Amino acid sequence: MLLAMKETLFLGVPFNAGQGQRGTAQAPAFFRQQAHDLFELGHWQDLGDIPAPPFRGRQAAIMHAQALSDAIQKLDLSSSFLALVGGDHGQGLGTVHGMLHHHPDLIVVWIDAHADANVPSSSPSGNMHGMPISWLLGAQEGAPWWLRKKLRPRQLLYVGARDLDPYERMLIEELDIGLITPAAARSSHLSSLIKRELARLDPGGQAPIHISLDVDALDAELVTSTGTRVGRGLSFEQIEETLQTLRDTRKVVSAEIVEINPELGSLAEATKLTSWARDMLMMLGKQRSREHAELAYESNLLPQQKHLARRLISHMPYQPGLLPSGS
Ligand SMILES: [Mn+2]
Repeated sequence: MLLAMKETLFLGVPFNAGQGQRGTAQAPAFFRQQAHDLFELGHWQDLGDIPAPPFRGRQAAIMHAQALSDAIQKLDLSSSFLALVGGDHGQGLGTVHGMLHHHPDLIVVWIDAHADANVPSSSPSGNMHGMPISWLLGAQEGAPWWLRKKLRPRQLLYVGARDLDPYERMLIEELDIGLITPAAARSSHLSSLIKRELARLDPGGQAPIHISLDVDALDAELVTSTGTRVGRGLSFEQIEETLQTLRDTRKVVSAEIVEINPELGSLAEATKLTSWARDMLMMLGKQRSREHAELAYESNLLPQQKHLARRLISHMPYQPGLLPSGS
């Protein structure tokens, strides 16, 4: 007998070669401690970690991203939500590339204090975690050979970016990339801004969405367990509003949360941040699994039963165990 497909597939990415600090590699294991109930209850299927190469530096980061991309390309994501915990943001090169294999029209919402679109010659730090977007856009020479799929500027939306280097500012302006700054989020209705940007990028409203959330999008005052804190950032509530607005489109197929470094800040702060990350991924995953549960359920019903079934489901508190899995 085939096992029923689990709602959410989870991948850990102990990625730390994209910058100088080692602690981000501890985050997936730390996350599993905070989220053990999800795995034990069977709602989440743990696919394990993408192991890091046994050396450091930019080449290690690129190899790790390739392994991640390859692993994602091999997954069956037709009825599952993919949740990832990193790792530094250099892994985004692999995640987005892997997801583009499944969805060439993917929209990437990059929630981050930074644009991560530098090139080696423009980067003040030279760290690979500040560069994945420029490679994905094809705006950087010397891209890895395995990087075959490109992201078009119209497939990218920045939320929370406020610490931009000159090259990145130029790229965003010239390519007309969507950008919702924290200042804009404060002065306007955030969910309306997001909806407007999504409508501009995807007028048909059909494109699947990947969320790449760097916890340094949060204001420096609110987060200590991450490596590159920046002031004048987003609040927890603003990020939650962003994620909820995206979830409500029912198009979110995958999400990664990166740059949690349990070796920075206090243990209490790291625990709070990680547990928040768990809640956010769980919230995003539910949307996807519920949509599929409804479809699977309805496909087994006579037309006259569908209306009643829809009403029943809409009044149910979310209980995945009660819904047929469809396989
Ligand atoms: Mn980042």
